[in-house]
Amino acid sequence: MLDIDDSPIVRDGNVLILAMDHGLEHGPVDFADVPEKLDPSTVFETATHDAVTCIAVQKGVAEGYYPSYEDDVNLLVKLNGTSNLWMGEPDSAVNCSVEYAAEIGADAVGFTLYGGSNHEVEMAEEFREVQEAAREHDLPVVMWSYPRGQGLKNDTKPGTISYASRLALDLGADVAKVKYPGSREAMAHAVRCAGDMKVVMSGGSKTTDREFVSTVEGVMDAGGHGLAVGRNVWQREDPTRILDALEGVIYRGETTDAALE
Ligand code: FBP
Repeated sequence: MLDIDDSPIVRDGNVLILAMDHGLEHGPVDFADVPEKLDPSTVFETATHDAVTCIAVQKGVAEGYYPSYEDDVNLLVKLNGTSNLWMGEPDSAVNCSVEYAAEIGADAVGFTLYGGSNHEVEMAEEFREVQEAAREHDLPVVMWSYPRGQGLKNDTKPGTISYASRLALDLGADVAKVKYPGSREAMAHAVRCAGDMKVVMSGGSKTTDREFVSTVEGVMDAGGHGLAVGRNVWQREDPTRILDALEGVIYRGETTDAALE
């Protein structure tokens, strides 16, 4: 872990990553209720909001769309990914190198590690290469730290999430993106387990404004450093309203009520 507070993906110590790698990870079904968002430009537009510190996309979307937004948006290139069509033990193909991500303008790189998967060993070895190459290019590394696999599919138990955040620290990530473990206390423990490394919450499926913003308020109260969110922003008709509220909670320490006013 390095101090990344001067990185473009950090604002006042915190991070809001707008994730849009869902076309690969979940498939076009995630855009069914908001078909206009199938056009990646619409989500890049959303990422120009001041609350967003970077957009996280796969290589192909970065190549095609980032050049039009490079003055207004910071770029995180996700280096691995798997489709929902894959039915095997959790794994994620490395589909972009750190060198290529740097060449197309990345300000940071992202990598999914499925701790607990039968493929954990290979994924950790791949992560070593990514982490060391990222240091050469001075790019922060965000780990999507998602323990899952035989025996603990989609597990959000407190002990599993604190293991996820600690594992990211030990392997050399700069930010761990973890699922919400269900309570502020459990989130606070996951944050403590990561030492000085930043821990952010992974968004999840769409909920109401109040439910989502108050969960984020809980993350910030627990010592978390923000959010990596996709559907809870761009599946909304008006992403600006929720981003305004998230800006209040994440960077100004506002309560949910104040932020939603
Ligand atoms: P959401 O906020 O929409 O959950 O996006 C965060 C994210 O990590 C994406 O980067 C990724 O595509 C997706 O969730 C993966 O979700 P899962 O593996 O839990 O299905």
